[in-house]
Amino acid sequence: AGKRLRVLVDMDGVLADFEGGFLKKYRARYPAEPYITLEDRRGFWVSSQYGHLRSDLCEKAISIWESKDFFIELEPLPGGVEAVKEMARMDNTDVFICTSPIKHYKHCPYEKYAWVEKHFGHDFLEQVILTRDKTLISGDILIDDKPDILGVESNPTWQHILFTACHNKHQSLSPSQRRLQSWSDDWRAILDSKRQ
Ligand code: BVP
Repeated sequence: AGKRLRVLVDMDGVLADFEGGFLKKYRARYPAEPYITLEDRRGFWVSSQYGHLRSDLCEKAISIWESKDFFIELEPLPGGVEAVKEMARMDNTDVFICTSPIKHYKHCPYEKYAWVEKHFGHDFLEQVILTRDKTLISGDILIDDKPDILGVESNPTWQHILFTACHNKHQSLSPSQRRLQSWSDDWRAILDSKRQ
């Protein structure tokens, strides 16, 4: 065993149920409008798929996650909070929650901190990284449901572990990617494979 392992964990779609929370609030606010079931979701961007369904639905979708209390009320995905707490207790392991806030900043950044405090406790706020460019953040692995994580750094230090979500489950992996199917999958083995 040598140096410490640094794990970056995404929030929406990995720890917090963005897709489920979105669909529930979209249907409540726009009961007469068509919607996309989680089974039929394709592509990372909810707004794009709704926009293709009918052009005015793009802005209706956006109105949901720009609303107050959207992010704080997201349910935790099964096993995620427990897994991250366990990682944080492991020897030679540093864990950070690495998440991109939306640019409509009135509620989202505040509620992301509040969500972490609610589910992990106040001290875990030390582990929060808000960035729009995850390629700038150094780490050994990044567990994230977004298939293409791009930014100004063309060679990020982390290996991307694609966390399976409704929108990416049919997608093929790039050669450097691996999948974590859920938090019941063997995340400990993935971490161990990256330890020197
Ligand atoms: O905060 C989430 C919601 C937002 O992008 C952020 C993704 O952050 P990471 O999971 O990569 O950390 N978001 C925005 C749109 C459309 C905007 Br227009 C979307 O369709 N889906 C989505 O997640």
